Amino acid sequence: MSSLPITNAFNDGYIAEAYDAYRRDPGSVDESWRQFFRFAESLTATAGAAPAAPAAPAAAPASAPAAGTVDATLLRAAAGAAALATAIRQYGHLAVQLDPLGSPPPGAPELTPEFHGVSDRELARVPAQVISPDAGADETAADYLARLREQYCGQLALEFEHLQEDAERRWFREMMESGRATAPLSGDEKQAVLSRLTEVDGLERFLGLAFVNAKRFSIEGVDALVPMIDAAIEFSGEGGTQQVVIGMAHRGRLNVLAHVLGKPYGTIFDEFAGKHHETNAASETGDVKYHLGYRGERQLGDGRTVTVELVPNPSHLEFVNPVMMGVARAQQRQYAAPTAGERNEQSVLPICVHGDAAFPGEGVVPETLNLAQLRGYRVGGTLHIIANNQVGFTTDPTDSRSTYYASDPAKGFEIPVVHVNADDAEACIQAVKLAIAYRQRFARDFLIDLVGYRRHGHNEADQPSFTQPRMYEAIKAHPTPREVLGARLVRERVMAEEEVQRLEREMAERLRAIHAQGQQGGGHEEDGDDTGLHAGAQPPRVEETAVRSETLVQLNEQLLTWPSDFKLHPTLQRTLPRRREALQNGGIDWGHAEALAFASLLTEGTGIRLTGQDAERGTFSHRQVVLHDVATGATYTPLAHLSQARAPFEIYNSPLSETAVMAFEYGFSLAAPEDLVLWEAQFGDFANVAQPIIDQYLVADRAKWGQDTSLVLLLPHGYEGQGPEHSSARLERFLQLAAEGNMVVAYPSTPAQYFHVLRRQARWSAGNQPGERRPLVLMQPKSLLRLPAAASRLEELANGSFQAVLDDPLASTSEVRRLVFCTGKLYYDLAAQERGAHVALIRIEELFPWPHEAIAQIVDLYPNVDDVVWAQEEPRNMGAWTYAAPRLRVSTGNQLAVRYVGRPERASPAEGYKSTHDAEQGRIVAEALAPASAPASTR
Ligand SMILES: Cc1ncc(C[n+]2csc(CCOP(=O)(O)OP(=O)(O)O)c2C)c(N)n1
Repeated sequence: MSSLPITNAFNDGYIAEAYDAYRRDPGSVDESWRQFFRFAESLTATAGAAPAAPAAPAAAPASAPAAGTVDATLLRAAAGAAALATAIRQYGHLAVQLDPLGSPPPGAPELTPEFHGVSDRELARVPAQVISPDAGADETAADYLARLREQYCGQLALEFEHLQEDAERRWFREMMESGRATAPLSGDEKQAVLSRLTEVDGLERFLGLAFVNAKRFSIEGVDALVPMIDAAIEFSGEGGTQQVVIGMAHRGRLNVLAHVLGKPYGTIFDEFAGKHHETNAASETGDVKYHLGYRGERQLGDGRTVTVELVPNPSHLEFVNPVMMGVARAQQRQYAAPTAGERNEQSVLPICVHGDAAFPGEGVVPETLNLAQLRGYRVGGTLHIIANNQVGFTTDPTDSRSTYYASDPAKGFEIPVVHVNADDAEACIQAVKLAIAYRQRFARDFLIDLVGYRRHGHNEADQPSFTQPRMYEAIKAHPTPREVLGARLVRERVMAEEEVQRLEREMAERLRAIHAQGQQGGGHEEDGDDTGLHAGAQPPRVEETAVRSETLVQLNEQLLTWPSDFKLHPTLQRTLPRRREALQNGGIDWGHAEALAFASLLTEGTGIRLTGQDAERGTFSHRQVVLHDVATGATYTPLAHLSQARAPFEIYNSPLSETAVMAFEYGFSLAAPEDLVLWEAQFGDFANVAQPIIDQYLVADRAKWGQDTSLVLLLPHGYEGQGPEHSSARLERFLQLAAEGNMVVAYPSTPAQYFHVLRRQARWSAGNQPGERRPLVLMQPKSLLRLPAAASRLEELANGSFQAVLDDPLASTSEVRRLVFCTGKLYYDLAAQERGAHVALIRIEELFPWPHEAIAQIVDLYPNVDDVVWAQEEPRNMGAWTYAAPRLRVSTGNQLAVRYVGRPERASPAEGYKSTHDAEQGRIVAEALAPASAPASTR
């Protein structure tokens, strides 16, 4: 037996490295290493070879060497044991049998003693207390490691060592190593899961027989998803959750609708038979059955009820995730003080079900995961479940992702992950218990990777053996999850074989009876809520948006008040107080009008939430809603401190994302119908990046699902020579998508118009019934933000309302021969030039709904018109031209052709060179204002 000082014992690199780390920060190494080093140092301390060593482990191991020497062999074996314990915690998940179809887990060399330079025999000689303070006095490291292996390589394949927070890692270790995470289910719990799996399986098989080849995106193979969501609702409900919001795609959705939300089987059968419930009265469009939303009530074991909502979902995979989060965030306010804008995160549990191909594939997933810890977006943790059937349509994982697990992107966001075998129903429920306990403790996201298979093709009409022949051979021979659990419960003597069979028979009979009743023409009772809303095509008008001038002056004063010791930036110190004079001298600019609109709405009880990239200051420095103390960095938001505010004001700089954040605000607005919710694009065309949210949700939600929101999009737009991507908010796209009164598209050209349109939107939201709200898409200015010619007077805010069309304030009606219709910023370019008496400039401020009446009334004022021009700065194939031209012709009396003045058709929206821009802009202005030619009849 050799003896040597402790530092020499650590000569081999790995241990030395761990020891170094331990000495710098004991918290940075695994508990087993800590314990080992404590032990090793205590030996050396006893030997007198090192100064002030830490305390010895609780009980000195039986074979501790004599004072003055260190048994190097034992130390090395103990170090190996510590390393192996660490490896099991870190890599144990790689040894769990996850695939129900039997492909073996990869394992990891680190999980063997040899990797760490020890043998089983040596481990049997090391007292377990050397690597764990909790180990039994008689336990050897070999016993202890066998126990760890059971815990980490048994049912739950847990990944948690990537978490930054030591407290979280410790919590997981404690949950796993105390056995709490893997506590067996009671007999009753097991029977309940079997009943549920029988219903899940029964419904799918019945649908398969009754509606052969109809698409249903069967859950079969990941059936456990349903009892898992059941369990999440139950456990979370026990902890005080009152609402659950679920977002999911097609896979298993019908089953979740039926069993988690209580959508009646009869209604589902009706839908398969081609009948559809009136999801909305506004449109004939509707949607396929596996996209529909639903709301139901669930009774908990203790008698309380939890509301469960599945948000409608378009085909676009994963895009529902941020929508669902926004809904959850808004709902969390219902359970806290409303005026303070507080939330109760435990009151609402968000659950997100993903596909294994879509999760790593779709960029909206990481965008959404990134929201989880941001103060403007957090929801106290989302429970993510990947319904992992090991294939995406026909694509194998090897072609689908660069990571080992489908869930790996989540690790970058410090989300703990547990993988479970979908055939191991007990493990599936244990995983949910762990997830909910973690959320309750740390209020953070958790991911369960439910590894199963897909019994049929991508849909039921699809032949999977074309592409996955071997997998489907294995699936054909594989028992269903219900059969697997049934056999296990019989084996464990929890249930008798006959009972298991009886459950199955009863389910089949139940479904047959309900189906037969529908076929006899009885129809089925709809007793849930399909979250459908009913609406006419046009929003009713509420026009009173003016605010008394005394009120505005008084609010203005409060907006210019901050704590006396608050040190404002010198520029703001100089410019903000000018807003006092602006009320007197007609200099109200864009940001100012917005602040006054917000302030007045807050005092009237409308809550406001505004987000966007750098929205607090405003990209163009025009907003300055959140002030920063230059000395301390502290912030102060006058809008959040109004003395008469009756609703909360929230503003947040968003992360650098468009899709997820626009979707989040859309969802928030859905669930906060009374509030004014605004999303601002940094430059208008960045909204392109969120196009699926616009196409699939914002404009089509009423037609598909009878769902509506009043989200406002603020999209900076205008040709100022800033190049192709900073000029156009792609107005043409919104106008192409406008139909059935699905939104309002407006381009206000003055601060007063902006003030009134915001207030009108808030009034509509607050005053209207569900189904009558509309999104508002606003082209927003850049160069007009402070343009003196665009400024508004206090009277314009204190009187009047939003005008869909603005007549020329200067024109002499009888002399005018040419009506030049334009929008927004171009008006000021035109108005800045000398114009002949033959021209009137008319601004269309609201493009959709098209203000036919208002235009016709103005046209009637000009009796001698023989030339109608649509002038725009956008290229001919963009902007409002193709939308406006036929409408304008009708609105101007159908007598004159509408002439186009603007940029020619272009592939790119704007010039990249300032000089070319200037030339084009000059040409457009000159053409629009050109001297009158001979009357049209002689041309
Ligand atoms: C954005 C988007 N791209 C493509 C599709 C077409 N598509 C629908 S399901 C699917 C495969 C999904 O695989 P996975 O995520 O594993 O879910 P599974 O259907 O296997 O449950 C594809 C490619 C889609 N619906 N949405």
